[in-house]
Amino acid sequence: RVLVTGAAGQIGSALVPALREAYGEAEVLATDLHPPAADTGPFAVLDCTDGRAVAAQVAAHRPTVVFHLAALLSAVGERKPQTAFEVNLGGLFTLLEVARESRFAVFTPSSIAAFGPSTPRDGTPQDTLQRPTTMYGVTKVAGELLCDYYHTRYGVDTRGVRYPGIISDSPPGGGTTDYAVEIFFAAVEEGRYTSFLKRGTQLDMMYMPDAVRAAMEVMEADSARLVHRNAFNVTAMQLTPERLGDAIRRHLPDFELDFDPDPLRQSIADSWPNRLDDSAAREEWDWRPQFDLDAMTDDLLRRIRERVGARR
Ligand code: VAH
Repeated sequence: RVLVTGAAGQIGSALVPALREAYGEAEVLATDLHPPAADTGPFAVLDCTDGRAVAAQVAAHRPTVVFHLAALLSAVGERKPQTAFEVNLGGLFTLLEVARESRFAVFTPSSIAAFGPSTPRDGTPQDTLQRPTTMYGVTKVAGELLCDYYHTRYGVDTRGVRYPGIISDSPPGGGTTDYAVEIFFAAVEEGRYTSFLKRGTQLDMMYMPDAVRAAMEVMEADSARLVHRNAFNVTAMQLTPERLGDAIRRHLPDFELDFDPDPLRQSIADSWPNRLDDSAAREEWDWRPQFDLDAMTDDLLRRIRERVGARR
């Protein structure tokens, strides 16, 4: 039985349907601060910072694994750092305390944001220096350490991956990599996009179906093979805004891209690596991305055109 927090967010919107497909709708309880627009299966309102409420939902649903996605992302977290700390770290601590008693496994996403300007940027190793300069990154590093602690000290089965930017047809949630989602919708709806990150800003990226599969596969992995647990580097491609624009133009030749860098999100992106080394995930649980830039662009434009077309 599965419980998902932050189920209405960018990852949750894709992960919940995939979990229900794999395990059965009744087995997967989606939770978030607010109900979803459409009735899409078992749902409960849940504030992850409320320990009694978390314990009550766990007692009622009796999950064997919790995918803990509730968090404020990097850019919104810099606008509300105290809330980001309370939700990202306080919510995780609250969940781990319930897991210590109820013995469910915990998936928590970390991020390339767990690295900082002093981290080696090209081929960023699985084990390396982590001095992030955002509150989001601080909560991600601390979250990795907290999950390791609850595994070592209490035997909680905690696991996670460090996600790159994730590109999806589900709306993004206030991150620095959101341009890579917005650009596709803008290309279909307006034929042009102004990037808030400057030309040449290279970041690791991944298409949502790969991100969902990474979460499910790391939780299904043979724990005897795991040397690492809570922060596997995973990546699929390295993109710049202009590389994305070129791929879109292979489908929409008139697409126009220009640049108007946002200082906050540009400074955040500049503090992150250029390319992760994900060999540990490949060796310990056979991680392999399936979507490259062209396969993602082809699939995502088709999905968005269907969705936009349906609206017209
Ligand atoms: C963000 N999408 O931009 C998230 C993610 C690596 C980026 O953590 O904050």
